[in-house]
This record gives sequence, structure tokens and C-alpha cells, in this order.
Amino acid sequence: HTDLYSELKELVPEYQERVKKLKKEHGSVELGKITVDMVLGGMRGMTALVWLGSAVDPDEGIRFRGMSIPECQKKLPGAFPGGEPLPEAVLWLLLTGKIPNKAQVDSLAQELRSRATIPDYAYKAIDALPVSAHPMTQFTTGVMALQVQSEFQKAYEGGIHKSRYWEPTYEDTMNLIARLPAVAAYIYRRKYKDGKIISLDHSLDYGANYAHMLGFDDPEMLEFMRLYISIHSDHEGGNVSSHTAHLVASPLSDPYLAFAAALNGLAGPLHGLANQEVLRWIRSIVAEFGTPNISTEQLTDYINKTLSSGQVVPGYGHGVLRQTDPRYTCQREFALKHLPNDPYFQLVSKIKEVVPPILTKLGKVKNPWPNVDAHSGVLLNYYGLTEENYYTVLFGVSRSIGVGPQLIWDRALGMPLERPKSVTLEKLEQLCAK
Ligand code: CMX
Repeated sequence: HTDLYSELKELVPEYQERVKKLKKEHGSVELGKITVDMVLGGMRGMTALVWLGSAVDPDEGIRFRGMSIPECQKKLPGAFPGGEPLPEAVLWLLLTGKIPNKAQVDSLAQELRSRATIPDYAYKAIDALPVSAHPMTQFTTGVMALQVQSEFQKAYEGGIHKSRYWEPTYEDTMNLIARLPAVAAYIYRRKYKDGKIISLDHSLDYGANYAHMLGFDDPEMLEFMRLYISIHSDHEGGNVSSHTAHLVASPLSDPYLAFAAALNGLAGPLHGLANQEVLRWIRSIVAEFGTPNISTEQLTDYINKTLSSGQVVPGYGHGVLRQTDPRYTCQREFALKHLPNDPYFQLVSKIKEVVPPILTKLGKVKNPWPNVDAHSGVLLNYYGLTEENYYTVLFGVSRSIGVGPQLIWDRALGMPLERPKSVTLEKLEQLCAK
């Protein structure tokens, strides 16, 4: 099939069978123990979710349907031969588990463009906020306004049979993914530029169009946006934004409601907002010394100052990863190719040498290595997207491509309402005293 819906429809019965078989034949297989540390420690290491699109290995990092980032770069279609993977290709892969060909990716790009009409009240909802509102607040507001057109909500009110829930969920998800770049771009233009909307270009792919609507047309920036949107899409199911989307969708809240909630989690500084914090921190270093070209000693002092004032080093550490994030590495490779002499890139490279030993010496940090957010800012800054408070919105647009497919599968597989058990502190003490 060249269209994604037909491809998916064919897969649904097969996946349903697999889940049915697991429940029927292996329902009581144990996957691990739950310890007090896990309950008090943010559920780290507790396997408690199914997520089809991707999985994170602590040492190797993300794999999209089993494929590492370098494999995706090699095997997924790009805008030109040898180009970075197109976000449309990642979406196809995450949803179906299959590598799309160029015709399939082109048809999906066309489908997304055809769905990208924004109702006027979405702009008006954003306009009701002061321009000073954080871009993530404006973004969630825009997404909530898009919810007015939810097909799932309409179908549910119309009494749709539960075996067909996934169909309007597909519609909502594809409309949401298609419409996010225009909403996100509007926020950027409104807050930082003249407020004039730049329309979608029907000759451009998803990532390039988003850059174009923001006001960037340098082919290198378009290519970076394809890479950026592709690699930020999915990071298995347990991270705050993905898990939030899955949780909020579980009582059959539609994809817009679930995704708006996910964005609010992404807006936390320990999660998606870290990309903003990284650039803010880098700028504060440059402001302190008057230049990005500083010595190892100066940088060491500054890092120690950050830590001793009770702050984290943004862009370092991770809940699951125990090595340098491959999403960091591929951005570094992009920078080495296109902007090796940029002073901010050189500072980021120096930070990568100096931070890990310092964090390791603290003795408590489980992963001293850089994560995805440690690198994106200097690339965006180089291409002229200098307003760091906007960076998490880019992450948010991308995350729809990872979260969306799972929401469709959640409904196709009849995943139930999520409702884990909690204990009181007294009960926990009693259980431990035994
Ligand atoms: N700087 C300073 N201290 C850090 C640190 C960092 N980069 N990373 C972890 N630590 C500290 C923790 O704050 C914690 O300290 P306390 O025991 O005093 O509370 C201790 O080390 C142990 O934490 P951990 O088990 O190593 O890490 P967690 O799984 O609890 O947290 C994360 C992971 C990402 C929240 C944490 O590493 C962090 O705060 N990093 C900086 C923010 C950041 O870059 N977040 C983005 C992550 C990627 C993303 O989601 O986008």
C-alpha cells in the first residue's frame, strides 16, 4: 500500500492476536520484583508499560522499531539521496514497524499537508494569552483549541463500537501531527517576529515546512530540522511526556487531550525544557567570561559554581541511559560537518570533556554523560533560531510523531484504563517492618 491507513489496517488483526495470546497463555509470567526503592524512586527500572515504537538500551540508546539512529540514517528515505531521515519515514516506521519506500513517504507527506488546515479560533485562543506567556503555555493552548475538532470525541458520542476506536484515533492523531507545525510556527512568529503567518509550502516535506513556516529557508537548516524532528520523536514509553500521553488517553480521552497533557510534562526543566536550560546556561557562561573561548579551569569553576548553588548541569544525566545519548552524537556529527568552527559548538564540545568527570566525582549521579538536550541549542542558534525559550516547542512537535502511533495502538489493542496501586507511608513502613 502507498497509504499509511491501509497498511495499518492490515496489521491490526495480527497485533490483536499477539496480545490475546500473551494474555491467555502467559498472563502470570513475572517480569521482575517491585522494591521500596522503585516505589520511592520514580519507578526507575520497573517494567510496567508496553510501547511498540521504540526501546531504550541503557548503553546503546534509542532504537526505533529495532533500528539505531545510524541505521535509520542509512535505511530511511531522506529528502535527497544520503540525506537525514524524513520525519514522515520515522512516523511510518513507528506505526507499522516497516521501513517505508520513497513513494510511501511522499504519499504520507502529501496526506499530512492535506490535513494541515488550522481553524481560526486556534490562533485566537493563542492571541488571548499575553505575548509574554511561555511558548509552551501558548502551544498547549493551541493544541487544546484544536481538540474542538476531535473525531474520536464525536464518534464516541455517536456510539461507536469499541472495536473501531482506533479508526477515529488515527484521524485525530494524523490531524494533530499535521497541524502542530503551523500552530507552533505561529507562536514563534507572534512572540519573536512580526506576527505574520507564513503559509505551508506544498512542495516541502514535514520538517522542512516547519522550518519554512518559522521563517527559515536555508537548505542546511531545513535538513537539520528533518534530523531534529526525527530523533526527538520517540524514546520508549516511560519518559514523562510519552507516559503522560498514554496515561491520559487510557480513560478514552482523545489524542488532543492526551497530547496537551504530554506537552505540559515536556515543559518541565528536568525533561524537555532542558534544551532551553542548556542554552541559557551556555549563554550565562559566555556572559561570565565575556567569550565562549574559555579555559578548562574557568569551565570547571563555573560547573562547580552551578552545582554548589544547588542546580543541575542541564543536558547531562538520564533516567535510563548510562552512556552518551546517540541523539547527542548524531547532532555532534551534523555540527562537525556543517559548523565545526562555531565558537558555541566548540564550547559544547569542551563541556562534554569537562562535565562527566565532575559529575562522576559527586558519587551519586548514575549517568554523567550528555543527553539529547545538551546539543540541540547550539545548532539552532547557529542557524538563527536564537530564542531558547522556544526550543521545547520544537521538541513537542517532534514528540507527536512518537506518541501518536502508540495512542492508535493503545486503542487498536484495547489497552485498558491505567490505574496502578498506591500505598500510604504508614502502610509502606508496615510492609518493611515485616
Ligand atoms: N547535574 C547535577 N546533578 C545531577 C545531574 C546533573 N546533570 N543528573 C543527576 N543528578 C543528581 C540528581 O539530581 C540526584 O541528586 P539527589 O539525590 O540529590 O536528588 C542524583 O544525581 C541521582 O540522580 P540520577 O539517579 O542519576 O538521575 P535521575 O534518574 O533521578 O534523573 C535526570 C535523571 C535527567 C532528571 C537528571 O539526570 C537531571 O536532572 N539532569 C539534568 C536535566 C536534564 O538534562 N534533563 C533532560 C533529560 C532528557 C530529556 O528528558 O529531555
